Amino acid sequence: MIWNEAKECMSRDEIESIQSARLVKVVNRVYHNVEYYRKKMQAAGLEPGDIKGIEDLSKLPFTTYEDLNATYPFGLAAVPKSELVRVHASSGTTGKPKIAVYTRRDIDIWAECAARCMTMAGITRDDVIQVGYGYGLFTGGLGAHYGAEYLGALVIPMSTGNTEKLVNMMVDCQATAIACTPSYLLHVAETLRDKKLLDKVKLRVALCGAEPWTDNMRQQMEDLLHIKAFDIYGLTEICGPGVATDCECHKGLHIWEDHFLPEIIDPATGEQIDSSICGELVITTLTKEGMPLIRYRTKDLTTIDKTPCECGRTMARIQRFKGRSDDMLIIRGVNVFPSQVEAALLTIDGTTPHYMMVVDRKNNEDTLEVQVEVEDRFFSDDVRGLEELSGKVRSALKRAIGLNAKVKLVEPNGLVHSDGKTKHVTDNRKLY
Ligand code: DLL
Repeated sequence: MIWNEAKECMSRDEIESIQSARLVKVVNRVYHNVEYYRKKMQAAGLEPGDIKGIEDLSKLPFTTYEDLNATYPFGLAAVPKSELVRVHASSGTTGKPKIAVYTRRDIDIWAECAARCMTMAGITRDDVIQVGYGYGLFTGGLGAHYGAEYLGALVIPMSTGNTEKLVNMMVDCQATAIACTPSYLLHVAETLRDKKLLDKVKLRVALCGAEPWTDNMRQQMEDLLHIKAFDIYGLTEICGPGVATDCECHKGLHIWEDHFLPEIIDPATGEQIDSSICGELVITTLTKEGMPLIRYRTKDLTTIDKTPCECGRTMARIQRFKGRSDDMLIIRGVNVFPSQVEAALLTIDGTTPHYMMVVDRKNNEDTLEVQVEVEDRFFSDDVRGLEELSGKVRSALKRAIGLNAKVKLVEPNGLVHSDGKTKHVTDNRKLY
């Protein structure tokens, strides 16, 4: 056995005693090794000795995206650069990307956590797993890849972007498992159906995450592919896929509490609240060396259930997310902030700050249409001017958010203007 599975069934006292010891260590480490944290703690009147265990957690200041932005790229690293072996990143608002750096041991622990998730989904070393998350700065591809290798499964590193090749390899190599976003898996399922390949595949399990999805979608993919589908959670800043996953009971995602200390706060006041009440998930990394994060505000809204699960595991369960406390959207697995769209539009002469992002899901693929009001002069007889502008907007959006969006240019006052907080997003997908 590569890790002690009994750990997943420790008593709450045992879990909390490990968490307390690790919290004390990590607080000492960041205080002594990261000037930014030291200053933050000093500003809060705190010394490392004030944190004696998890009961003192709420004394510590939060870490937010703004802190990451202020210290970009390596200001929160707690070890010399020579000990770092990997960088991952995902988009921030209009500021710098959210970046995370890892030591070799961090990568090993992440791989172990991802492997635990896979084991929970019933994947073993006898499986052939296709990784259909993007490889690169995004954590999905490499995170799932290292987890599967740690487990000893046979990995096919497909990445994204070539569904035809993926389905052919799935048939040829007799893949039994797949890790990819849920919307992509539905697209893959439909491709298999259209190509009449459904009865040629041996798939039995899928590990889907990186974006919100519903039980309805689970049912759809299970029915179409005759598989079991599991939900996996993670975020670049903490570590990618491998923070939490659901077991066969599907009553919440078990979070690996020996590495990640979760709490729920009221996003408006920052007060720690009863974790059975919906609030913002805050995570403290307990074992990370490269870039430990103290009380990191994930912006993901959920509750936590610490009662033992019917599966026998005692690690707390995060319930499916109810939304986010910021305005981040996840479109085709890509994190997008309206502020990025706004900033891109403002670089183009002739556009105005009045825009609307319409997100939809058609044939299980997310679509984005950006409607933007442009100056009156473009609505003369010169159709070419309008087409040119449309092309410019499309290119600027692609550069800013990495997605192809449909662009609709609208006459002045063509969109609804509000006296209060302007609404810039219409999300018709109903994922929460
Ligand atoms: O999405 C890491 C990941 C890759 C997770 C592959 C699972 C599988 P980011 O790009 O930094 O990292 O986006 C993190 O995505 O804060 C959530 O809002 C959302 N998210 C991730 N997993 C889930 C999930 C990766 N299972 C942000 N359900 C997070 C709902 C999810 N939302």
